[in-house]
Amino acid sequence: MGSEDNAVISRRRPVVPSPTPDSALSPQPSALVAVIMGSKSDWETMRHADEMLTRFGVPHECRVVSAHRTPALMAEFAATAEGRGLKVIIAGAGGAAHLPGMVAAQTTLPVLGVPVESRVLKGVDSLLSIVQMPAGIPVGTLAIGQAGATNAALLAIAILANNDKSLREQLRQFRHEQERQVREAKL
Ligand code: RP5
Repeated sequence: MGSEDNAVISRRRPVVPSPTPDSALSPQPSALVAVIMGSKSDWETMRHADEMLTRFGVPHECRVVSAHRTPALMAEFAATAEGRGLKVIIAGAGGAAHLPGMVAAQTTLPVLGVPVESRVLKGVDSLLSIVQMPAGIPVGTLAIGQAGATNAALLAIAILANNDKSLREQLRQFRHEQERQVREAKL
């Protein structure tokens, strides 16, 4: 693992998505959502959460935090998340995907888990690892892969929208646009 693996990307407004979590930007104190992932290799999936949050203009940060390769960093991230102003954590991981559960164990912020599609078991291992949390420490688990990453962002936005009327309106418009596209679909 190079030093770039712990770097952070912060997002505040729409930008061209970058697959390089090595931009070494400082985390912005105003980030409301953190998108973390166990490996840089998860970015191809997790960038879809980044893109949706960017589309809605939600201040967020993206970073690699590995439960098994950087356990101390994970603990520090979880312990400081609430104090830094984060409201929701989206955590993606593949294989023996313990990152979402381990982070959830160390914060009371809502944690949304995204099972990354693994090479050998196609993400079913990731899904079962994330979804089967024992009672007491919840992880809101999404679908495997891109759909899960996109929906994790939309769910985070819905949570934030409870206290943000403008975000709620944006979410309504997003749904209306989806509906319009389906109604007008020509085959
Ligand atoms: C997990 O192991 C990561 O979330 C990733 O999905 C998987 C494989 O990681 P790499 O070997 O590609 O770094 O920790």
